[in-house]
Amino acid sequence: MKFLVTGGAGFIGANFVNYMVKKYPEDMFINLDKLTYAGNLENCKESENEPNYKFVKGDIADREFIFDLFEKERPDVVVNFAAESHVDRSIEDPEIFVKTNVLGTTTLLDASREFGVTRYHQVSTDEVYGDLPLDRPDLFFTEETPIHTSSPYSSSKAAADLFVKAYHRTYGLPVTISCCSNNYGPYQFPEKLIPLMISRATADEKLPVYGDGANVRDWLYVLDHCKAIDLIIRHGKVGETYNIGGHNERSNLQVVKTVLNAVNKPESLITYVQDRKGHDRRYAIDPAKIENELGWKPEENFDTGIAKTIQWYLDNEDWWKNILSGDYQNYFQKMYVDKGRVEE
Ligand code: NAD
Ligand code: TDX
Repeated sequence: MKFLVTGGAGFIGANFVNYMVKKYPEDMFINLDKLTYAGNLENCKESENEPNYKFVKGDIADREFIFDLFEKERPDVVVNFAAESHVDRSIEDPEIFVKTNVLGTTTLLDASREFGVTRYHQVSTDEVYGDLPLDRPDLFFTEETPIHTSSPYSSSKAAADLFVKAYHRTYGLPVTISCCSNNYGPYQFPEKLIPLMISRATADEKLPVYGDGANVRDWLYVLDHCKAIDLIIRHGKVGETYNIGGHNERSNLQVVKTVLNAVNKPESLITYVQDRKGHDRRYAIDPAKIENELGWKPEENFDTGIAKTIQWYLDNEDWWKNILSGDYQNYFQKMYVDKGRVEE
């Protein structure tokens, strides 16, 4: 089988590519990524020289490019991770979120329809369900929860999901969708809560907590997400959405204190800053469907996953220091263009 994985130089996409390339040596994996600020080819270094892996630089919203690529490569399976993914950036500048997340998705759907695929999988998020109140711990997001978005980011992801469903119903495209809770783990860009706090705490910098820090997120170790997607692609029912989460709810303040404790830094580094506009209060996934239908279970809980993750960031300081200094953006030029391995 030939897989087209989009956004494979980003956090979750890279973890997925590295996992799949190793696990399925008989399958071919094409990693298509625009290499925006969030894309970093160092994330896929371990797959770089594998015979069943290939990188292509390009934009999922570039119709001509995407159709040419499908004509040339004829992928069997498309897994769409490519997106603008940061809520705060979407509040500053929504337009690129519409372009990549909505138009990029419909472009991939059109190409999948035109050339035929056995599966189109859309990587979506629990943020499409809006938020839950803090005082109702009995409530969870199920696949039946109505779409109710808060930010330009979540609205763009929800819009994309609606198109994916429409292409199934209208054209019979064999699609699946997964809505996962907050991920953490190796290679997460240090603008997101956990890597931001680890990098700043180790440098004795102030840790900016939005609002009162009581907002709750449901944290899942990234490899558990990747394994769930692998299962859905192979065994999930066409046309269905699967929620992914491991019942690991923590308030932001709990997360930040866990990080401080692990790196031996004082809680006095915490600084409360102005709240995010429209800040969702609580996310919590009910994973019963994927557990019962596909037998998925997370292998990490928050305590084991966060310990691994913090250790990874401590062991890989060069990786995030390169990002913070902007050096990583030269990597593609140096490793690919200058060596004549790909054309710009
Ligand atoms: P990320 O920002 O780390 O990576 C996104 C990748 O997509 C980058 O490599 C970037 O270069 C690439 N990209 C962006 N625009 C592109 C375009 N127009 N064409 C081709 N490539 C493009 O994001 P992430 O955290 O790895 O998230 C991956 C996917 O998972 C997203 O669709 C996101 O909505 C979803 N998701 C993320 C989380 C989370 O906690 N991070 C949770 C649930 C779902
Ligand atoms: O500096 C910060 N201070 C802070 O208090 C940052 C960056 C975040 N926060 C809070 C906001 C959220 O309540 O921490 C929580 C987590 O924030 P993010 O890491 O920005 O994640 P979130 O907004 O929850 O969205 C993430 O999970 C769902 C991903 O970025 C999305 O791509 C995914 O769909």
